[in-house]
Formats: sequence, structure tokens, C-alpha cells
Amino acid sequence: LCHTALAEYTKFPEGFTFGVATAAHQIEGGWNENGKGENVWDHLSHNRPELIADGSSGDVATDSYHRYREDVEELAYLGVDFYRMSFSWARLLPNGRIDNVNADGVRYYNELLDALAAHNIEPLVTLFHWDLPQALQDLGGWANPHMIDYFRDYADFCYKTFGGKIKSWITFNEPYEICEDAYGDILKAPAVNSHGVGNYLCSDTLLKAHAEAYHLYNETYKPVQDGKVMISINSIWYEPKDPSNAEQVVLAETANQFKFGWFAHPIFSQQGGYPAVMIENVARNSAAEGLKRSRLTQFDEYWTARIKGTSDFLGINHYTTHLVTGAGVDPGAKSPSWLKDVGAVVSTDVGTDSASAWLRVVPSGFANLLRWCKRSYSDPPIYITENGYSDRGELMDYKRISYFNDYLSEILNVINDDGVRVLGYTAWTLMDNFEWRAGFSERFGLYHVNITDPALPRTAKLSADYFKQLIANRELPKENKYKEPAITKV
Ligand code: GBH
Repeated sequence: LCHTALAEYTKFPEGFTFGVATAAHQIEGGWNENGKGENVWDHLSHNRPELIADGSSGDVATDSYHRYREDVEELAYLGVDFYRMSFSWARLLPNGRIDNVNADGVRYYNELLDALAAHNIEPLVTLFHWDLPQALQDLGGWANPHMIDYFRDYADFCYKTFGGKIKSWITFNEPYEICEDAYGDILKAPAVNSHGVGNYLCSDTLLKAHAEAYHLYNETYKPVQDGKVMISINSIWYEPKDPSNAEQVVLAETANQFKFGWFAHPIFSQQGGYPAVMIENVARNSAAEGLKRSRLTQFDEYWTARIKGTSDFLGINHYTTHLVTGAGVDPGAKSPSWLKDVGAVVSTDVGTDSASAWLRVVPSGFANLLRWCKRSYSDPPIYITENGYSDRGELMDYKRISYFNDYLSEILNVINDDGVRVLGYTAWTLMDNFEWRAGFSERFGLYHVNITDPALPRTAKLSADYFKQLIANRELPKENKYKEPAITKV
């Protein structure tokens, strides 16, 4: 696999937009300042610090609660069209409910949105990027169906309060990670670890909550505010280890239906509801376990219709590709579990590496994913809402640049060769930040942040320069002046 060949296409189409992303809990800090309530990540990092690689937390993070003006200066320097950010639910509504509004939270986001507007940077705001108010978690969080109402109320509050300044909304960031990693495992807060059960209770509630927030905007706010609402779904794209092995080909498709299709199929497919193979596998395993009902609740007619079509764009977060190596129960699968329900053995032994064990560099997988989305979901308009590479924070981050360049080149290939409608691209992330359970040990930023200096100074990496040029020219660099200098042997 050679990814350094000169790109066939270099120019981005007219109207294609570029941005960078962050998430509130990863950058804001100020975790208990001026009325903010505790969220599930505050709770996890304070009560189970052993679960965070470097024992760190989001207490201070990159201190964007105080330093947001610096962030906006960096965004202006990069020349981005838009900034993808998220609201901290517990900063706005400390107990999660609308009977207790934190005025300081409203002030903070208004100032940030005004600073963006002053630089002509469009906000793209995510309502939920994983930081659930702990008060709602105490009631069961996303496993509690009443969350549909709490989320709709929160969305309503945000549309009403900030909707005049925001034209693009994302309801949920990465529903798979919310349900599987946080309820079906301990990889994300609140680390419920109800594998094979809590994960599916979560998806039932989350998809309904998403649909309600979408319909609310469409009916009540869109006529006045004229904006769009979407969801961002993460894909680990699965490919057969041996493409000539028919069983592996089928299983890779099954894995993609379980991973991306779990949330995309109910919203973007013609039929709606969960993918057939998911319904089948979970029902079969549930019966074998002696259960009376499938662990995966199906949507009835009302909800199938109500969830279908509730996203103006398909938001895709994409980082990596993994392999399916055969049938059976993956050695890492708990019982019961999502992975056991998939029924495939998976491997990360593909491409080149990064600082994150899960993140392998496989640009061709990105193109395959995008073509698959076009085929599976009737050619939806697509925004790439995250894409990025981790290292240990080097300033001369040649590998990040080559990752961006190769992945962007695949976007151009599918736009030009396959007519995939990719409308915009978002780099993850503006600056090194609190990388969840990895703490600050894995870094994805265009800007370096020195977390040992209390002033938390930000320094542009070489990739910031690359991204700035890319946006200014709307074109991949013809000659790669960002290539790592060859090491001369003496
Ligand atoms: C995104 O998740 C998030 O939206 C963003 O907040 C985050 O900072 C960024 O990517 C970089 O990670 O190693 O076994 O713990 C990407 C999806 C979810 C993929 C967690 C890797 C970790 C599995 N990621 N998963 S494990």
C-alpha cells in the first residue's frame, strides 16, 4: 500500500467547507465554576481516576472556559469556515432539567458565539458530546426512556436561547460510543459495563431522543431560524482480511451494519429500523441465552416512521479501518455483548500506526466507507464531522500531515470518481486536549498545548500551517513541502 503517490485530484469543489472540531468537556475546564453542575466525566475522573491513563481529568483541560478568545484567534489564523464545538449540558442546566438555568453558562456561550461571529466563523454546535449531567445519570442516564423528554427539553432550551446565532446543529456525537463504550463497557463514562443489555437499552432511547429533537426543530424553530440538524456517526470501517474469502466478506458487511448501521439504518435507510442482520443475530443469541425477549428491542411502526429521515445531512466521524479475520466469537468478547452478537473475530493488524492502539492509518478504507454510505443510504449529502490522527504531541507532526493529506485525497477521489456528495470536512482537533480515558497521553491537535505550564500555552504545529494553506487554496498542496525530511545515514 503506497499512499505517497501524487494525488490525482487536488482541487476541492466550489462551496466545499472546512472546519475544525472540539468538544466542551475536552477543552473547557472550569468544571465547578460559576454554577456548572457535575457531569458523568467529572464523576468518573474524580471517583475512578485509575480509569484515566495519566490520572488526569477535565477539571482544567485546556481552560477554554477562560481562554476561549485565544481559541477564536487560532481559528481565525487557520481561516476555517466553521467551528464545530459542543455545549456542556451541565454548564447550562446544572441538574439537567430546565427548571434550573445557569445564567453564567448562557453568558459563556453567547460570548463565544459572538467572538466567532466577529471573525465570520460559522458555529456548528453539538448538543451532546458525552458529558451527561450526573443528576440525569443518577436516574439511569440513556438507559432510562424518560431521557427522551429531558433531551428534548434541553434541545428546546438551546434552540430558543442560541438559535438566532446557530444555523447548524448536531444532536449526538457518536451514538455507538455513547451506547456501547459507556453502557456496554467501561471505555467511556459512566462505564456502566452492562454488556449486551445496557448498550441496546441506550440505543432505543437515544434514537428516539434524537428524532424528537429533530422534529422539534423542524416544526417550531426551522420556520424562523432556518437552520439544519444532523447526527454524527462514528465508523470503524471493517474490511475482510482476505477479500477473496466469501465468509469474511459477508462478516465484514455484518460488522459494518452492527457498527455504523446500528444508528445509520434507522435514520438513513429506506426501510428504517435496525439492520436485519442485527435483529436476527441478537434475537438468536438472546434465545440461546434463555431470554424471553431479544436484548435488542425493535421499534414499532410509529417509532420506525418517526425516526426515519431525521437528519438533514449524514455526519460521519472517521478515523480508521479494522479487519474481520473470521467467524465466531472474538477472544475479547464478553458474554453477552455487542461483539459476540456481531459474531466475527476482528483485528487491528492493518495499515500503519498512531499513538492510539485503535487508530490505524488506512486511507483506502475511508473511500470504501464513503462509497458504501452512498449505496446503502440513497446518496445522502455528507459532512465529515471528524477526522484526525494521534501522536505524542510533536510540533513537526509530519505523520499527521500525511494522514490528513491521504484521507483528504480519498475524499476527492470519491467525489470525482463516484459522485459521493461530501460537502465539508472537519479536522479533529483544534488543539491537544483531554482525550477521555487516554487523558493527555494521546494528542490529536493542530496546536500543541503545554499542560505542565499553568498558562497552558498553545503553539501551532506544522499541521496547523498545512491546514491553513489547504483552506486558503482550497486545494491539496501539489508538491508536498510538508514531507518528513529523509534521514541521511552517515
Ligand atoms: C472521537 O471518537 C471523539 O468524538 C472525540 O471526542 C475524540 O477525542 C476523538 O475521536 C479521538 O479519539 O482504545 O479500546 O478505548 C472516535 C471514536 C471511540 C474510537 C473510542 C476509539 C477507543 C477504544 N473512538 N475508541 S479503546
